[in-house]
Amino acid sequence: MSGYARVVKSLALAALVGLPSVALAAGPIGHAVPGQVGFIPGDTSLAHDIHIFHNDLLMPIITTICLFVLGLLIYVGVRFGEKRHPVPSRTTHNTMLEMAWTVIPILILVVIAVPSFKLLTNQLTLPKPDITMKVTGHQWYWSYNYPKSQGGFSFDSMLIPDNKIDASKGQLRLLSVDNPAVVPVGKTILVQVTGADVIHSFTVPSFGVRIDAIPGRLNETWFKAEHTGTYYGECSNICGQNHAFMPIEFKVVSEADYQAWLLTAKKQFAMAGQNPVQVATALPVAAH
Ligand SMILES: [Cu+2]
Repeated sequence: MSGYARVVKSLALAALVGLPSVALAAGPIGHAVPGQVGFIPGDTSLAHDIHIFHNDLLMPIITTICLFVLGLLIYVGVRFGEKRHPVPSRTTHNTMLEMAWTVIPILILVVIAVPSFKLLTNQLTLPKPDITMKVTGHQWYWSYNYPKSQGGFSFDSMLIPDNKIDASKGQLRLLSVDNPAVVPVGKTILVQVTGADVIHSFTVPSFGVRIDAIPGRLNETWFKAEHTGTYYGECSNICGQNHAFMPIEFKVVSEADYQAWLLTAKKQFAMAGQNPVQVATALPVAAH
């Protein structure tokens, strides 16, 4: 796609490329920061492709179109205003012009559609996974199931309320959870996503992942994180009162750290029982 994007970019005024991403000295940061312009930096091939598609293809095209239309409006206003052009033209048809304004937008849409479909295909073509996990959206928290090959346990992941946030541990308001999901770096993780009550949406921008969590249906997506770190996401489908308070937190760790976590997680969540029922009463309620 990059070659394809480059051609379009040069055609479409590369100098007008949209907004630069936030410059980051060290590794990608897994959440938005105040004053940020552009996307949360990506840490998977899917996320990188989405950013290239947006920054190098869509932004030049839309910027060119906006400037072109703005130029036309100014030209028409100045050249054909009532003062300068008191007697309006009675022209109603111009075959060449009508052909052009039909065909050119079609061509632009085709130029956009080809890499767009390629990207969608990459997102939904599941590679052979190293680990398969199941994620279930609830009102209003997520639960994670690790398969038998990883120890076979499951746990709920709830928002840490504002008054319990510990900034010294790097916890972030409205993003950190009590039990983050942990995955090893550089491994292909297949995520099966479903909903327990209403439709939620499992979204982790750094992974380029967003898929609906629908009751009675098992959707699948995948990611392969390139670096260790903590990556956050949120439910992206308005699912009720506490929709804004069911964040997703993934800790991407080394294989050794992952194995160590598995040992403790197996014990911890076995003791907690399978899927203990938790009621989200402690969560903050959105102000009206
Ligand atoms: Cu939700």
